[in-house]
Amino acid sequence: MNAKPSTALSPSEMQSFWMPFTANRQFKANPRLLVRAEGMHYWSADGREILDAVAGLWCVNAGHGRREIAEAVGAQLATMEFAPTFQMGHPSAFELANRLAAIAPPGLDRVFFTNSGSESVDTALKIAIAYQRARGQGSRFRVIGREKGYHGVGFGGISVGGILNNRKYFAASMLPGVDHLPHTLSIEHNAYSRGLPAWGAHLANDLERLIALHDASTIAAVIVEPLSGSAGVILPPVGYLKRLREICDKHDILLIFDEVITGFGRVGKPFGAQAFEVTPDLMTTAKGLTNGAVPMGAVFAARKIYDAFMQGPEHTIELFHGYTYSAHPAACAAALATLDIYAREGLLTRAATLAPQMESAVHSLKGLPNVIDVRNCGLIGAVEMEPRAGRPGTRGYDVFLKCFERGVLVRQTGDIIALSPPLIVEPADLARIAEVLGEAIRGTA
Ligand code: PXG
Repeated sequence: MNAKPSTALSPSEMQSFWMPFTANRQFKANPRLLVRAEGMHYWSADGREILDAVAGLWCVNAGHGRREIAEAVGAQLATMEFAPTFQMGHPSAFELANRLAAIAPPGLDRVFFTNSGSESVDTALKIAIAYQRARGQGSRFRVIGREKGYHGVGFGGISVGGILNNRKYFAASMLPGVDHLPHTLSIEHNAYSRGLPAWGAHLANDLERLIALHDASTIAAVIVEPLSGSAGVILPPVGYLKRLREICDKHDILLIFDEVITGFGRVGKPFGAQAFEVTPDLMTTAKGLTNGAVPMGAVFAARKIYDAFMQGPEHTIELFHGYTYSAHPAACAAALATLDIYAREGLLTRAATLAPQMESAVHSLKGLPNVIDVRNCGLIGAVEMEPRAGRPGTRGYDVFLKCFERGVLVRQTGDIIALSPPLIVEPADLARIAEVLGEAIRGTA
């Protein structure tokens, strides 16, 4: 199907939208507008078909244009557009929480709803800190993040996050008492490893060093992405997450997995926790929860955490936290329809089936000019290129642009190209993505 070509926007029509995480002036001088989407594809304003190799922004896991989701949202809006969940409720909020608990790692069966990954992270950090106080360990106020971690853009998230540009402008406004584990990217030891790298489990031992420095009695929680997406696909070395879990257990520290990207099938199981066989105490999600159709996030909590709050007189509010739109009816409808699709089409485990094809597609790019590493796990892939001297990021941007011009949408961070196609992707699409990316890399040499 061809999209109706729509007129391009003029500079004056684009002036008011302050675009997020975008070079606004560069974009507005040469805009890339998407106007329609179906299955594996977007259509651009100039009528071109674009193969989506990033599921929008790592979120459209069931592919685009799913009628069931649109219809469920439309029906919900027509019936009841909003209902409060503060001292009130509506049935689909409870149904969704139960459905999510049923696919969660064992024991993570209490669900708090938010509207984004950033809100999920702030919620999880607040729950972790309040939990320590609720169980009489109020001196545990610190949270430990990790270098190169991305946990959204709230003040909590950037404090535990480890991406320089997201932090440096706000350095004076960070959460107190935060420290960071070292990141696990080592091209020196692990270049071109297929799947999880063998070297680096010992990097988790740094948590013992931080405990020796701060004392466990001051640490509430450790938060990591099981696999970091935003920093350019950084994989957990074999045994690393297990080691983190062991150290947290030994010192009675909560472990939080930020599964905003790894959740909902991206790495071959419903959640990264299951794929990597390590169960955290709290898990943050968003993105794939509604297939990106309606903003929504969810924090999964271990029952012991929820139970620790359920004390005192019954009329007391146990957690002073929540959003007007927590469990918004339209978002619940979208999420329930999305879970139906995931179940019906086996999408939450399809990445495991397609991982070998993904792996060979991305590793076929080894040896191309300037390529210094290729990484993959489930339906995630990344190609890292040598930065141009003195102009980091420009090579990555040029490759991204060339791919887009040739009809494939990839994601660029610095000189890394990340791939995370919808989980409905077919092997032929993966081959096409690798072919176009390869041409773009050669064309940028
Ligand atoms: N945690 C993680 C692990 C994420 O990846 C967030 C929190 C924040 O979610 P919200 O919904 O507040 O954006 C994210 C978001 C990219 C990219 O291409 C990644 C994200 C967002 C936009 C772009 O790397 N991750």
